[in-house]
Amino acid sequence: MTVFLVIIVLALLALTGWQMSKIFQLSKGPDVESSQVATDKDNSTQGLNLLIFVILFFILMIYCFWYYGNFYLPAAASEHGSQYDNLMFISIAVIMTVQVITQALLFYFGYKYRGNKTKKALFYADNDRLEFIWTIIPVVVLAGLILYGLFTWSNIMNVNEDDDPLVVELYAKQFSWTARYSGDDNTLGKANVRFIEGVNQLGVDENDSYAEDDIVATELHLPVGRPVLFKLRSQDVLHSAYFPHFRAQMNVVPGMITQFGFTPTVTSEEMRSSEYMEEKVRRINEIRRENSTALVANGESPLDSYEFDYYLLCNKICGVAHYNMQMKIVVESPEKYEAWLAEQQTFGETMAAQDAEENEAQGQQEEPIDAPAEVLETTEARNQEEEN
Ligand SMILES: [Cu+2]
Repeated sequence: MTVFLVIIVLALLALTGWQMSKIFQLSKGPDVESSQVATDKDNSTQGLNLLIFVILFFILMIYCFWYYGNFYLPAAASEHGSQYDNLMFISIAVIMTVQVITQALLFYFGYKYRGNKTKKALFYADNDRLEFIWTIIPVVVLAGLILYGLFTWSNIMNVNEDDDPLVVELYAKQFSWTARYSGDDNTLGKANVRFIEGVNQLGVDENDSYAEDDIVATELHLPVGRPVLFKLRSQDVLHSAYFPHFRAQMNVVPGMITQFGFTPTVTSEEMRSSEYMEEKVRRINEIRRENSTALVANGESPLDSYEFDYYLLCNKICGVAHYNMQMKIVVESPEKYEAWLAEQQTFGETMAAQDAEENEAQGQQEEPIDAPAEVLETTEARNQEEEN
């Protein structure tokens, strides 16, 4: 870092010196030979440079589309996902079209109308009609995009309570996610960080009757085709619940509950067997195999082969282990989901188990406890010393 700063300082000093020498030269008065006025030859070179630049720029752009095209997400795995993707696609298409036309014209005109001693610039003050056209077109296009975006937004964000969405809490803390299902009553029990104690790591209110059947889980299982309403809570700092495959993201803010709802439409199994995912997994495993041979050669264990799973990620840089803040999501048939849910312990059961354990521990404490041998020995030794 210091070396880098020293280099910058030296470069700036050199620049200052060069600029000062230029000022001295200029202050000497006009010198025909070292004229600062561009010649026709200079203008031709610069014009050509503009043309070459824009051509290289477009080549680079096309190359990036081709090369990074592989890294696009697969088709959305949620009901609203296609609306979101359409909005994104239309916005990019509009921006790309305007970008290509304006950049091409800008650099081409720079070349075409390059300076020439024989040409004289046309004095052209203004043109109302032209100004009207280049104002009204962006206004109409932007208003259209914004209106379309607003409708899409309200479509996605307004969760219809009549659909009976499954209510799930996502609890964020540095650096993990925990899910809390609302149980048979589909209502989450109240919670507050002040109640965090022992196994009650989410601070669920034990006295709230709605909390009894809540289910706390470290893996997010979702039934395919059923709307889910996520209630998001954070224990410490800002996090962001990011479900890229479901085209969903919502900030998780300490001190308040935010929400986002979506309907998963593609099970984990279906996504795994899709053409896109099979190809992607094959590519990843190819890279892992190559890396494994190097690892094995160094006497280390090889990498596991990769299998696709949906993940909930954190998309706010929330601390040192932010990159690893994730929770596996399993989208499955309603039957499988119900079976999984039935295996889980309810909050009431977890608390009862903890209380039973505590009572047992207390019961044991009431029995007389023999002092450990070590303590006895030291006491004996001290007694002897005192006697002597
Ligand atoms: Cu985070």
